[in-house]
Amino acid sequence: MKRILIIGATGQIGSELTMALRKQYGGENVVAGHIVGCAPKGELLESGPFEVCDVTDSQMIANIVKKYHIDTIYNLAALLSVVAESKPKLAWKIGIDGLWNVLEVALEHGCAVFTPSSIGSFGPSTPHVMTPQDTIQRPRTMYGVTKVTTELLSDYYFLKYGVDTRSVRFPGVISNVTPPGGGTTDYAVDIYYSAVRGEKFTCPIKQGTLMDMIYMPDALKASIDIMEADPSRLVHRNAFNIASMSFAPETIFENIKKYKPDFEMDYAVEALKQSIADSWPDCLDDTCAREEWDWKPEYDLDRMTQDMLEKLPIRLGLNK
Ligand code: AKB
Repeated sequence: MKRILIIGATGQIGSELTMALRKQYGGENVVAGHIVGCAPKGELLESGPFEVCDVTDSQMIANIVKKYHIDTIYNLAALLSVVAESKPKLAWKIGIDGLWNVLEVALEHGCAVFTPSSIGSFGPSTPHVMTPQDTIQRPRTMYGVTKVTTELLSDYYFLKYGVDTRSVRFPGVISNVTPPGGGTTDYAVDIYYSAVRGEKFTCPIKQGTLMDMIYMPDALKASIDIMEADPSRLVHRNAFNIASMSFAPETIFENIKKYKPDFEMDYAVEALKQSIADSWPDCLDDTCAREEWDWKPEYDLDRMTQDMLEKLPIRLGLNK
C-alpha cells in the first residue's frame, strides 16, 4: 500500500486528488499537506491526516515524510499561468525552488514524485496541431519556463539518482468542486457557473481559440494511473501529453446551449490571457501515454457538459 503526501492538497486539483487517493489507498495513508490559511474543510479534513506543508521549506517536507513513512509525493504547489506573469519570482520560488526541495527529500527517503507539467510548457514555436510528445518547448511565460524546468529537473533526478519521477502535461482542468484561480483556461470552468446561475457569460478568450481541456475525473485517473504504471514500459517520464478534448469558446458555448437554450455569451477579450492561449497548442498528440501506460480518457465535451450541468447546481445549492 502506498503512503502518500500531497503538497497543495486544498487547491483545485489537490482537493479532489486527495479524496480519490484516499478512496484508493485508505484515508490514513494519504496526508493532505496545505499552507497556512488554506486548511482543509469538511470531507477533506475528516477523511485522513493533514499537516501544514510549505513546499519552500524542505525541513518541513522531510519531517512529514519521516513521520508518516511516505513513499510517494504528489507535488501540486504552483501558481497558474496568468498569476505567474504578475509574480514571476514567486512562481519560480514555489515551482522550482519548491520542486528542488521535494526532489532532495525524495532522494534521501526513497520516494516517488509526481509534479504536474502543463500545455503551458509549450510556446509559439511548438507545432500547434497534434503537438508531438517530444517537440520544441520554448514558452514565453514564466509559468511555461517553470513547467519546462520541472520536466527537465524531474528527468535529471531520475536519470542521475534513480528517483522515480513521473508526470503528465495537464490540459485546462474543468471541475465542479474547487474553482481554479489565475489560469488561462479558467474560462471553460467559469462558463458553467454562469450557465447554471442563469447569467450571461463574458468570454475573455476570442472565438476560434483552440485549447486542450480535460474533465477532472480523467485528470485524477491520469495522475493515479501514471504512478501505478509498470516502469519497464515507460520510455518517457516527465511529462506525458494527455488529451481528451480540444475546443474553442464558441464550441463549449453551443454545447451548453443544447441543454440551456436561453444561455447567452459575448466576448471581452483579455490581452494577456489571449496571448498566452495563442502560444499554446490547439491539440496534443497523446499516443505515447496511450502506448506506455494505457491512458484512455472517459469524458468528451458533451459528456462533461451533461455532468457539470447536473452536479454544479446541486453543489451551489441552486434550483435546476
Ligand atoms: C492554466 O491555464 O494556467 C492552467 C494550465 C493549462 O496549466 N489551467
